[in-house]
Amino acid sequence: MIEINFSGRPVRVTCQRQSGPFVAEFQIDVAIEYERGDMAYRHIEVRRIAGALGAEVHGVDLARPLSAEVTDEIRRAWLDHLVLFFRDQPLDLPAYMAFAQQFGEPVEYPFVRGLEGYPKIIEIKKLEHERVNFGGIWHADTTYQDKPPMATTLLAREVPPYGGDTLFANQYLAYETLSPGLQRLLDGLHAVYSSAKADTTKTREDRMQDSARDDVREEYLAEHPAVRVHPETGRKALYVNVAHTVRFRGMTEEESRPLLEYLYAHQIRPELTCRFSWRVGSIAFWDNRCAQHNPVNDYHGFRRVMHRITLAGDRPSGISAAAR
Ligand SMILES: O=C(O)CCC(=O)C(=O)O
Ligand SMILES: [Fe+2]
Repeated sequence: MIEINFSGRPVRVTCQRQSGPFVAEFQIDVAIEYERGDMAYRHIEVRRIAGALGAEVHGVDLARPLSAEVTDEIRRAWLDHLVLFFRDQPLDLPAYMAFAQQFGEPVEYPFVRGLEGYPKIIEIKKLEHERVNFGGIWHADTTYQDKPPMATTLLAREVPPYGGDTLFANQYLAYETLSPGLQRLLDGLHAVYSSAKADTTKTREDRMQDSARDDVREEYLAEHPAVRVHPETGRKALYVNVAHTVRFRGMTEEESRPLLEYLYAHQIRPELTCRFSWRVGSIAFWDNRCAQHNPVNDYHGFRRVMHRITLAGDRPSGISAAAR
């Protein structure tokens, strides 16, 4: 008996001795599925930071144009891990735009003006004297639009000496950890999303003072499936969020509230999340179709400045009636 240990998995090969000199010829075919696999990448190194989602990507210089192979690997890692983090990438604005354009089409943010000469890059900042942080509530970005952005990327320019981390939560897992009965119920529901929920509008108030666009609307409203089928992975993700969802379609706010509140608490349970600590030059790149985020507001008295680009998305599709 020969025992071979392959990547920690034992493979047993038994040879029967007949007569004469021992000659054994054998072939071992081992198919290994790398589970969200670090070794499955040839050009980048992918290190998970938590069980639910999130991975740091190393071995790549984002200041230069990426080859098609590297872009493909980053996209695969992104679809696997929902949010990717890059360290030490202090890109100037043209390089940051070029990085983002390799993954999608940058779009403007509906409320805040972009930077001079770069309308599709906005500054996310909290100043020393401010108390409220931009987007400081669990959400996926601007789901009140008919075609909410596929992705968002942030590049850290100034970070506080402590705090100011961003939390992320996996909405595939949020859906998958519901009971089959509730999953079936949600599969058939649509939700209504508004840009005007009070807890959310206050998180953009400071920026509306100094950087509001001239064409801001009072309210954006959209309807989307409560469970969205991811257009690239085909997986189902819970799509309601506390920042923008107001009710289920065909129901009042009062009727919707108990179930929505259950889902808001469920979808951000600690084991569904990861937490990223920023350094100057860190980049996060997340998938709004299957992940939510929430920046932690725990650094009063210090500045935090990020540059943000969002990438265009499609109209969310749900589970077809036939598939339910
Ligand atoms: O500041 C952050 O970490 C995230 C802010 C936010 O919600 C966003 O940029 O979409
Ligand atoms: Fe956001």
